[in-house]
Amino acid sequence: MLKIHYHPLSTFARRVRIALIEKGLEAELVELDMTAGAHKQQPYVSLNPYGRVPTLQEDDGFVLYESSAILEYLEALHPTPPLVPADARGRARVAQHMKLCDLQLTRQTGTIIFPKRFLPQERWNTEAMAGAKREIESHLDILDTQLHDTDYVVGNSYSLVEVCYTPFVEFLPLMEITPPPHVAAWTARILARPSAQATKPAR
Ligand SMILES: N[C@@H](CCC(=O)N[C@@H](CS)C(=O)NCC(=O)O)C(=O)O
Repeated sequence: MLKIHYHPLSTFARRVRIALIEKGLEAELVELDMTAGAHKQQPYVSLNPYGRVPTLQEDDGFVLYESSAILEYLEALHPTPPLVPADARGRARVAQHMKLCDLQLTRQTGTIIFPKRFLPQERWNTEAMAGAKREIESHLDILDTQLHDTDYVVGNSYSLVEVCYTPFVEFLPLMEITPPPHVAAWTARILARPSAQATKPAR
């Protein structure tokens, strides 16, 4: 059976767990003891030399890391129900927005939520956190204009774009970011899905 090495508090691993639920796929979820540093040690680093989660592993030895690559692989193997449009332009648009999610939101979110979730306040880099917050707010303003007449970012259908965003928009309240109105409605819509509810982190 397909294995996914993950941690229940991992945003990037949550993307893969959401896609599995959306597609009705079964996988063995293998939890790594990240607190004990298992992700930076053997045998895990033989699978993923970057020591990050998620990593996909198949019985025949095929291994894949990077959450967006894993999502695209699952889509290619199991195209139904589709999480990308059928046409070339729609697919390219999904790729564009998945990339922008990583470039404009995930790194900046990590700068704020990693300390807030896992570090005592005296270790927070408040200047870096404030800069990250400004970058996220600018990005959400752009996204807001794109969501003004549609429920979902591409083709008015839930897609891999929303799968990528869901774990990160979960933390807008913790980041003390009030999203603009269309982004707020979209965030509520995607966080209400059963796949998001079933994978919601405990903190
Ligand atoms: N670009 C990677 C990022 C994965 C990532 O950074 N995962 C975090 C957990 S949410 C992690 O493993 N962090 C441990 C580390 O970087 O040492 C992906 O999309 O899979």
